[in-house]
Formats: sequence, C-alpha cells, structure tokens
Amino acid sequence: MRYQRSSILFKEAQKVIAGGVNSPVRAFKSVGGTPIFVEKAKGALLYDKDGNTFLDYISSWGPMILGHAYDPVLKAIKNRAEKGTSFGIPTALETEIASLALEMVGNKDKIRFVNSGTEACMSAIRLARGFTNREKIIKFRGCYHGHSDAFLIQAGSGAVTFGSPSSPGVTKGTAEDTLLADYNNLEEVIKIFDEYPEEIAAVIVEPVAGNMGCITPKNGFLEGLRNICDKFDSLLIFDEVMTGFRLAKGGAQEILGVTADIVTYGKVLGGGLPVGAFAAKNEIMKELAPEGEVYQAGTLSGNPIAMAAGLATIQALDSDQEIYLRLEKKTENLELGFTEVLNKKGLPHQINRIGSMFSLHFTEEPVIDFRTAELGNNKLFKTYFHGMLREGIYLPPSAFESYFLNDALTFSNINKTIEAFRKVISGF
Ligand code: KE4
Repeated sequence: MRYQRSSILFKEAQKVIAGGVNSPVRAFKSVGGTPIFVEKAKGALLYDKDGNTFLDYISSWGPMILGHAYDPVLKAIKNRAEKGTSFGIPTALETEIASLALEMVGNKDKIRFVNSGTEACMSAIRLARGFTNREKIIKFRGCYHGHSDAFLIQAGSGAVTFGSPSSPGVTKGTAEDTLLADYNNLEEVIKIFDEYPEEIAAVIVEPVAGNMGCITPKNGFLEGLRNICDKFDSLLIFDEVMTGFRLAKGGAQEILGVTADIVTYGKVLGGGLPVGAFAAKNEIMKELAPEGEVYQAGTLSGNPIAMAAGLATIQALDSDQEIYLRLEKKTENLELGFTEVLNKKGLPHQINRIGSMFSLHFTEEPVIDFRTAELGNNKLFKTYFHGMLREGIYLPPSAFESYFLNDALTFSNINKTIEAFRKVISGF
C-alpha cells in the first residue's frame, strides 16, 4: 500500500487549511500517520489518490448507508441541480421530504431542516430552553452533539456535576448551564434533578452512543430518563444524528421503544449532502420563529439539492423492507468473525454492536460509558487500524468512534474483512 500522493496532498493542504483538514478527526491524530486523500467512491469502495482501494466502514460517518454514488441519489441531485441550486424561497420539495421523514419517524408533528447535526442539536437546546423557560441542560460524558459551545463541556475538576469548558473559547458562563452525568448512570441524573428541581430545561442524550465507540443503553436507562423528565417537566432530547434512519425507519425511538420530546437528525437524512433537522410535537415546534419567539434560521436550510439527496435516500430506505435486516446480518457476521479470531488469539476485547453500528475495544471490561471506553488499549488499536488499512479496509481512525456499515458491503466483503483481521491479529 503506497500513500505517497496522499502525503504530498496532506502537506499542501496543511499550508492553506487549518490542520490540513476541515474536521479534526480526519487528520488521523488519534492513530498517527497521515490521512489518505480520496479520489472517488462507488458502492462500498473508496479509491484514494495513490490508486489504492478500501472497503469503507465509516460511510462518511453515517450518511452513506446505501453506499457511495448510489444511482437514484445521483439522479435526484442532477435533476434538481438543473432547476437551480438555492433560492432562499420555499420549495414544495421541502414539504415532500418533511412529510416522509415524519411518517417514518412517527409520533412527531413538525420538523425544521438545518445544515448539520451541530445546528440541529444547538437549535433543539435553544427550543427546549425557550419552551420550558429554564436554562440548565444535562448531557453525558463522552456523548457528542456537535461543536456548539453548550456541548463542549467536560467533567469539571472536583465538582461531580458542574461542567467546565473542554475547548478554549467556551466561556465559564456557558459551562455553568451544562451539567454532566455518566452515560448509563441514572442515579447521577436523579441526583442532579434533586439538586436543580426547577432549572433543567432538557436532558440531551445519544439513545445509542456512537462517539465513545458504539455503546448501547442499559435496560431501563432511557426509560428512566423519560420518567424523570416527565416528573420534573423537563424535555427529553434524543440526538439521533447517527441513529436516525440508520437503526430503523423510526431510528432508536422505534427499536428501543422510548419516545423523546425533541429528536435531532443529520447524516442519513441528507444522503451525503449537508442536512440536519429536529422534530417534535406541535406544542413545542409552534414556539419556533416565525410562529413563535424562539429564533432559528439559515440561508441554506432546506437547500433543494440537499433535500433531493435526502429524499431519494429515505425513499430508498422506506421502500426496501429488507435493508435493515441485511445491514443487521452483515454486521452480525462481522462481529462473529472478529470474535472467533480474537478468542482464538486469547486477546481481551469487547465488541459493541447494534444494527449497523459496531465498535471493537481492546479491553477486558465491558464498555458502557466514557470511563470504560478510555480503558481500551489505544496502542493496540493503532496497530489494528493501520494493519487493516494496509489490507484495504478503511476503519474509523479513532477508538472513540463507531463503525457505520453500508448496504453496498456484500457478505463476501465482510468475509474479506474478517480474513484481513485474522492476518492483522496474527501479527499481534
Ligand atoms: P455534524 O455537525 O458533524 O453534522 O453533527 C454533529 C453530531 C451530532 N450528534 C452526533 C451523535 C454526532 O455523532 C455528530 C457528528 N459525528 C461525528 C462523528 N463522531 C462527525 C465526524 C466529524 O466530526 O468529522
């Protein structure tokens, strides 16, 4: 595997783009080495600038669930582009994708489209604060809701629940309104509500966490959040930017059977173009401008090309009764194959999987929250990542990310991945 061209391109990028990338995780900081530069992609395959090909297990961090350059999506983009790319004026297309999305998700009356998952989560928090007239929010350590200030908060030194900025530029004032608990730890949440019974606007949670690796909720965790939000008149926000339209048509709400008050979306809903969204019952959404007082806006929100790509994507998901079963089976095969290799090697490991989300952690302890995710052997992960890259398998370049399978991955691709894994692990 040669990476010369990518290395040259990365050096050139670093001269004109901050850090050489437009999103930090792409810089391979967590695994070392230099990022590959992609020339093109089709189906499950990525083609880099050095002529290498890779089976893609990040699917652009979720959006490309149907595979890259999926013909009906390409066709929808081309047809729409010929009519003009952006108007800043309503189009019927926005109503069409809004209607289908709400039908698939169920139990929500209205949606608002934005341009990223960050914008969706940022807007959802503002809407919850406006609706409840309260200021504090609860989030969970290791959950990521995009890069708006309210979410870039880490565990404060000392204080169990008070956050402190996890990035320069985030003010102490902002941090004071974000309280933290451990994922899967309902007791901590109850303690916070007991301390601030009338100040919590919302609890925001990834119903399946995908930013500490993939972590599923313990039995009763989400139900517990639902009950405590009801008890204290706070809103429950599910950040389904990753899980929405990926785990099922109705996302995590459908498969986990818990209904949130506001749900945020992104990734799959845009089919590879910049789309985010948030949805709720009318009682909440009517508080949003221009109907209500909570302001939220965007020049390119509901952009027709992005709407066309998103609509074609969720239409494909809505009409294919088998796709979620296929994705589940392929991901299960991957888990079974990896487990057989790791058990034979006697290597301590945890594999977390739900639907087409998957993560491998080199640790004895079950990975149920950020603390246990941090116990993973990152040195082994780096060797694993680069070994698999050399075998033509593109994995997320961090142990704190989820894999996202796409439907273009065939069962023989999965078998090839398992054989590559066997070869890499044999060298451990
Ligand atoms: P974006 O602003 O990146 O579209 O979405 C933010 C976001 C919100 N909520 C969840 C659960 C998310 O996973 C994300 C973004 N996911 C990361 C992957 N861990 C995107 C990759 C990146 O940052 O480049």
